[in-house]
Amino acid sequence: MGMGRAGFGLPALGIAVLVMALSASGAVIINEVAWGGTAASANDEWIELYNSGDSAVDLAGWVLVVGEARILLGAPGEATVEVRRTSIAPHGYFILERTDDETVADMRADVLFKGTLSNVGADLRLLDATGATVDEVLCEQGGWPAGTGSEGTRPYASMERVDPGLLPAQWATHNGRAASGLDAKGTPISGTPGTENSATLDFRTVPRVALVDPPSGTLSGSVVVRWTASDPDGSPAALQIAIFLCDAAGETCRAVVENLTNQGSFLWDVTPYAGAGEVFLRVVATDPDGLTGSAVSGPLTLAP
Ligand SMILES: [Ca+2]
Ligand SMILES: [Ca+2]
Ligand SMILES: [Ca+2]
Repeated sequence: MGMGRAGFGLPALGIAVLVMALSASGAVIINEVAWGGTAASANDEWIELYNSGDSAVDLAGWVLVVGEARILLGAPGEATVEVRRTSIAPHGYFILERTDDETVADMRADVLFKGTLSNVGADLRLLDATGATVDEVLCEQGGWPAGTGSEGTRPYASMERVDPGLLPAQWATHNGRAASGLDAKGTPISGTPGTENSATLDFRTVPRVALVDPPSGTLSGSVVVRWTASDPDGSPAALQIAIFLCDAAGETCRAVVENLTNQGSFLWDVTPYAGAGEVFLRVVATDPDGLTGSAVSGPLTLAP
């Protein structure tokens, strides 16, 4: 049904945009965590920091705490094997590779560390030179919210921060739309070490849709479907809307209407669709680049 390459992975974005806020200036954050390692080795874990501010930040004296381990960012010692660089440029990235520089084989690590990122989850805390916590990712209790190990359709995918400006932080599994880096066996990494997160690229470019009516319930006769749709890098008027009726699994969908302008509402005669059991409405917005976003209703029953 033409859901497009970006219609997955970020179900919370429609809500997330409402809580978007600007982060503090000069903010260095934990931006990507490859807790599952790479296809070459599950031990080849790596972590990316990102400076979302407009000024360079000196990481001398800073510490990345991973569980009980302390990775010093300014000098060797404790869990730090080697430090190649202590400054992170404005809007720049900083890569920590486990054990040796072959973890991300085609990139020069900024810090080499020893220790383990448990696949079950861990607490990460980034401390500045005064010991103050500047960012934290607390996953020891609840497990990682994104990323994969050896399982699934996209194994060894990193956990990517959706956008530095989103508070509280949102995480998504690397989606493959953008990728960088080669693992120790020369295989492309399912992640974006040293480059913009694929989840962030989606956040900047993929249309967002919210379904206003109907949220759920029993419908009959003529029903007004209402939505809001926007494009973070384009005009809402340029979006094309399609409305689908889908089964509970979302696997079988048929078009109710396609090629609508983004007018925010559509008068739908339910009668021809009545009696199909529990169904869901999906409103899909497509931007001029072919990227799609969608929203799905709650369960609907269509009465004659
Ligand atoms: Ca490397
Ligand atoms: Ca990245
Ligand atoms: Ca767009």
